Amino acid sequence: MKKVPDRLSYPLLYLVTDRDLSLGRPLLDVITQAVEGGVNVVQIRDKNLGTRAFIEEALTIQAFLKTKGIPLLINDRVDVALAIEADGAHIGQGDMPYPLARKLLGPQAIIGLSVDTYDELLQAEDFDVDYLGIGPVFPTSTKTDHKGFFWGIEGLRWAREHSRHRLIAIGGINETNASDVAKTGVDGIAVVSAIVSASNPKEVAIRLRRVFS
Ligand code: TZP
Ligand code: MG
Repeated sequence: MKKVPDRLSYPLLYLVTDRDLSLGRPLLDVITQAVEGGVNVVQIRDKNLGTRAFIEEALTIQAFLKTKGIPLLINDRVDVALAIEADGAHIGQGDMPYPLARKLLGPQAIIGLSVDTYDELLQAEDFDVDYLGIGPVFPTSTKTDHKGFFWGIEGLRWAREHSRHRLIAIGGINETNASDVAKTGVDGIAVVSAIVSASNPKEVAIRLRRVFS
């Protein structure tokens, strides 16, 4: 089956935000440093903020990312992505189904889909998603509501062989394992805690970016 044309610049060093893990720093500070270090796409993920506060935060981050030419994606909230004209959305298996998200956001939007199992990865062959988020690769305390399955390095290799899509690995990725992950042939790595909880997010981003060079 054919590939979906790229709307992102691969390989991706993909930052997913988490206010609670950001050591009390404003998200914008962490994002600014991460982008200086080589992060080239940002997803705002917040399961707790109310809609208005979420939108305010997203607009602030969007204004900054626009000056850098870095795409902004919104986790789960297709309505928010649409309302603020974000570059796209990232949806999981329990969120709005991909065809409906595409219908709402339009043909130009970037849409990423999480796949948590082999079956979900194979089912995603039917969808013209921009990329698949493959996770969790390793156990992580950032996301505990998973199905008890971890892809691991072997699983990523399997995913690369069985999917036509761009693949972004996520879950427990840090400076010690990122290079093994990159060697599986994935198109990017997505991290939360490795960057947002780092005392120096820029330095960590620089080192993570190097695994693709
Ligand atoms: N989806 C699968 S694992 C995960 C998400 C959002 C959390 C990744 O966080 P971390 O801190 O990079 O392990
Ligand atoms: Mg979700």
